[in-house]
Amino acid sequence: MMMMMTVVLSAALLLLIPGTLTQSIKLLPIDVVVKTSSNDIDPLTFSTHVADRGILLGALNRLMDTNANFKFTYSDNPNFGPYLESVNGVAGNDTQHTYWKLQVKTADGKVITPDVGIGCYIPKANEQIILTFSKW
Ligand code: B12
Repeated sequence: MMMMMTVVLSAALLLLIPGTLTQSIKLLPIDVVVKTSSNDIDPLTFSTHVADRGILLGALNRLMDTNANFKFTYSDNPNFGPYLESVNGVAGNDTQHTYWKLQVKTADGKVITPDVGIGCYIPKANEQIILTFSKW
C-alpha cells in the first residue's frame, strides 16, 4: 500500500514539475532604426519585440521573419560572436573601411555605443536600436 502511494505521488510530482517550471516568454517592444549614413535624414524605423533578457540578435531575427523590408546578415567571429555584416543588402567592407555601427537610444533619450555586438547586447523595453552604416 505504502509502495503504491509513493508511486502515485511521484507520478503526480512529475506531472506538476513541468507545469510549474514552464513559463511563456515575455516580449518587450523595441524599435530598430536603419541609417545609411550618420547624416541620414530619412532613416527607416521598424518596430519589433525582444524576449525579456533576450539578445538583440533574437529581435533582429524576429523582425526579419515578420517584415519583408528588413534583412540582415552576420558572420561568426570565433572570439566575439556574431558580427553584423549587412543590412538591407548594404554590406560593410574592409577595403573601404565601412561597417555597421551599433548604437542604442535608451528610454531616457541618451544615445550610447554598446561595448558588445548584436549577440551579446540585451535590449531593454522601449529602446531604439540604431544601426548606422559608418566609416572607421
Ligand atoms: C579594430 C576594431 C574594430 C573595427 C574592425 C575593423 C577591421 N575590419 O579591421 C570596427 C570599427 C569595424 C569595429 C566594430 C565594432 N566593434 Co570592434 N574592435 C576593434 C579592436 C580595437 C581591434 C580588432 C583587431 O583588429 N584585432 C586584431 C586582429 C588581427 O584580430 P581579428 O580577430 O581578426 O580582429 C577582428 C575582430 O576583432 C573583428 N571585430 C572587431 N570588432 C568586433 C566586434 C564584434 C562584436 C565582433 C563579432 C567582431 C569584431 O574585426 C577584426 C578584423 O576582422 C577590438 C579590440 C581588441 N583589442 O581586440 C574591438 C572590439 C573587438 N570591438 C568591439 C565592439 C563592441 C565593436 C562594435 C560592436 C562597436 C559598436 N557598438 O558598433 C562594432 C561591431 C558592430 C558589428 N557590425 O557587428 C569589442 C567586442 C566586445 C564584445 N565582447 O563583443 C572589442 C573587444 C572592443 C571593446 N569595446 O572592448 N571594431
